[in-house]
Amino acid sequence: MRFFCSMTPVKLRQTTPVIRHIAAFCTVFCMTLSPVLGQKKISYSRQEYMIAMRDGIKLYTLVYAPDSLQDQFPILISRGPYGSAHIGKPTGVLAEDGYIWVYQDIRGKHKSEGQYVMNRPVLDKPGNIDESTDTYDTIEWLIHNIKNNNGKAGILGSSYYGWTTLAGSARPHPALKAANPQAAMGDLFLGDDFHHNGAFRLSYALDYTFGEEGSRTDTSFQYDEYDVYTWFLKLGPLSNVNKRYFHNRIPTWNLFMQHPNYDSFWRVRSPLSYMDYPRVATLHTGGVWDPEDLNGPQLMYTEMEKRDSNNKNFICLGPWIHGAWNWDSIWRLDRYVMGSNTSGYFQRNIQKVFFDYWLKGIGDGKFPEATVFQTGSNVWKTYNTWPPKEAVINKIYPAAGGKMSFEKPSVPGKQAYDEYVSDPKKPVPYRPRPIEQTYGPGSRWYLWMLGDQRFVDGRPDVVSWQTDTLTQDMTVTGEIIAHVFASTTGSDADFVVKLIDVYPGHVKDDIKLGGYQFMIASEIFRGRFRKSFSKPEAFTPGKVEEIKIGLHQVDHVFKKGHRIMVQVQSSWFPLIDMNPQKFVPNIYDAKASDYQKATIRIHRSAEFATYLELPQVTK
Ligand code: PG9
Repeated sequence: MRFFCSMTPVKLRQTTPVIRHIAAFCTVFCMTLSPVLGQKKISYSRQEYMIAMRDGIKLYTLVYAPDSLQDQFPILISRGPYGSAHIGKPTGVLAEDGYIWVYQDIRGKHKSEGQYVMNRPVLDKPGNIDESTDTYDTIEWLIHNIKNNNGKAGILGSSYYGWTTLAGSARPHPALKAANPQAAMGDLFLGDDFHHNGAFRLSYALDYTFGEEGSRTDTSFQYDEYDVYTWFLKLGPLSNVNKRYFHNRIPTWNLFMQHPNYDSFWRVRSPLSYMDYPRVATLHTGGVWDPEDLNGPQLMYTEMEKRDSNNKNFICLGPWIHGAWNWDSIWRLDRYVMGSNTSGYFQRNIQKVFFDYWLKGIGDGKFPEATVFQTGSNVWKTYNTWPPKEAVINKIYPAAGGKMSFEKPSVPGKQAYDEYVSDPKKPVPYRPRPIEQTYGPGSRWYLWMLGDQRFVDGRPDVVSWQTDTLTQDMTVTGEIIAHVFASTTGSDADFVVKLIDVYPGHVKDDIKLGGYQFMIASEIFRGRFRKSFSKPEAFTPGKVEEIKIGLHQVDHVFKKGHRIMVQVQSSWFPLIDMNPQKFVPNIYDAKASDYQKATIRIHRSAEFATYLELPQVTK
């Protein structure tokens, strides 16, 4: 276990899907840190149980309980689909202090009975079973059957395990006191794994749904191209996935194809529908470069905070990719050097303090509302509100000649714009090719959000603007929002906006950072949903419309000597399926002939001034 827990992304990317899941799974459980001097050593014994749920289905449950019979310990539970039986003895800061560790396979996965339903809706209905009732029933059994428990339970986990953590605390058992959802997906149509603002995450959705539903355990889709960019381009319309490969055997893929708009299918699955307020103390944790679930922690913290009258809702955001807060230690990612062990800081100073208070009564219970690692300056910051209420909004505008300016443009009418031709036959890759299968051998999936954006420099279908060299540091703290004023010759379009920190041409400490285009924030918006996610609407060719795109929350210092850049493009392939650019009722039924070139204009006149909101805390 330790081996996997301390895996770097480099090691991860050389793994098979099965090992990938083990690795992801381990990031859920193994909060491994170097042993802390002076801490008592706890020895654990392993037991396996089949725990009956209220409908008689039995779930495989692995328990590591401290051998000491003198003390009482709280229970910490993690539940998910990637298989528990192989989990080794707990290690790390929390384990060294003594907890009863419980790992459970959810319904229909690995050693558990029942039927697997991906992101099974949590329905507050009598007679219903879901992840919330299964968590309840498990806790009820544990507190009555596991010796030496202190009657208190916590729940935690990353990604799918983060989501089961959220769901498990929706209608909690009275013994459940604290939850640490990490990279918990928020809403699967608006953000996270399968869609962002209605744009379908094609390559990820194909790999993940096949991986989870192609067999009971783990499996991997067999591409006949190493560069999946080429494979997806050859695929043509999305209906070919079922016609040629899936043959309607992958239930979740079929459901995606049947629900192209934000309808009740999506609403009922969204934690937004069942996580009204934190019923137990909740510490949301997320990474700002997480390519899978960046949005969930931010969205769920923000929504639950609106109704947090008991002050039980907290957030920690760090400089991490998916699950990296659980690594043994992390000092750098790709070219980004953090200056300290940020996962160690999280585990010791935030997570342990949180669980110790709610489950053991240690400490004063005074937690900062938000603990955020500020990139650029490499310092941990705490905030009383998140995003900070006191932030003032600076606006930054594209201008003529590829310049970015803090002055609103004064050019009248529609005549100031930059334009590009977006061609479905030559979509812009989301990362440098070859693009390996998401979890395939050598995949650079985990790190792509930190990648140098120069690889699209000079493409005729990407527009970019940048400021002059900054003469002083500029800090951006909070939610970045882009207001894109655009027109197209087509009747549908996607818009990708990236906020980039451009490094000086020469960087003394790392020569490879010279001129680096470091993506601080980014997002896509499927234009047909600009007015409503439920009722898509065509564009009128040539008519300028505003598309508002949230680029998520950041805390970043653009250093003196750097420049601020913004890029806009209309494809991000094959992460996102290509928009046909001709409006059709259901993109997933589009025919090859519906995919058409379009000329897209990004306007920068006084009337139609595209801009980004950059919040700044001045006090
Ligand atoms: N990102 C994965 C996932 C989470 C929730 C729903 C579907 C997929 C995961 O790594 O578990």
